[in-house]
Amino acid sequence: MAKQLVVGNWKLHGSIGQIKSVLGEIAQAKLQSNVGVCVPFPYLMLAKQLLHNTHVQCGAQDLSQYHIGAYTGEVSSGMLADIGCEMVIIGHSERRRLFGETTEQAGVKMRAALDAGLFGIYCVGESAEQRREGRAEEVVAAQLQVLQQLPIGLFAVAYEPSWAVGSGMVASSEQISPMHALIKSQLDERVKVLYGGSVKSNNAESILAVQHVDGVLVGGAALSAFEFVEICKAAR
Ligand code: G2H
Repeated sequence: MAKQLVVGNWKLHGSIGQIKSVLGEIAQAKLQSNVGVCVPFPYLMLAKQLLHNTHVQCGAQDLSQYHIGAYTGEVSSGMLADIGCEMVIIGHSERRRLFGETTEQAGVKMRAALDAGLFGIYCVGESAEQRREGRAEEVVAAQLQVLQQLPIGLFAVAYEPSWAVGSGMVASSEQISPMHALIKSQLDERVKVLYGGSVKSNNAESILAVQHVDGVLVGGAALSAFEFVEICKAAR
């Protein structure tokens, strides 16, 4: 099985029909790679059913920092584990930018995820302005602070520069490789570091060949079974 990890992030997309069609096709592909799909909460149990008997894991895109109680609208790590969910994306740039999620909150969510036995995918990345100002490394290093006490091996980090997210602009290997090296040097060499930001079937192979890239987090292209399966096949 490929060591590199490919995770699809469906974001706010999908319907019962679309989930059945895309995940049904992915199930048929009999992928031997290390793969996960993170779908919206209402479709998690359906995704589990469609992907049982495959190596593809199911994940959520967020969870609550609270475990139980009067927190209307929240979904806890325990609930996700209870339905067989295996992984969760935390601290995505869209959650930070559009919903005001802080690094501290993302850190608490990571602890909740790991305590419930979920594999955490913690997103970091700088904005275009922060990169222009030469602050990309400093921003990412600050976002990593909350992971310092967490057990290595139970989570991955996804480097997603926000200017590359959904924009069609992919970071270059000269931008990706040193940032991944910095993340590993700050945490542990064994931490899997994924790249995210406009990964498609036509650029996956070259991104996955970049030094220090342990996988990819895929948004838009994860909505097409053909695209997603091609990306999974590029994993080494
Ligand atoms: C980055 C990525 C998935 P896309 O957000 O997390 O999305 O591949 O559409 O840029």
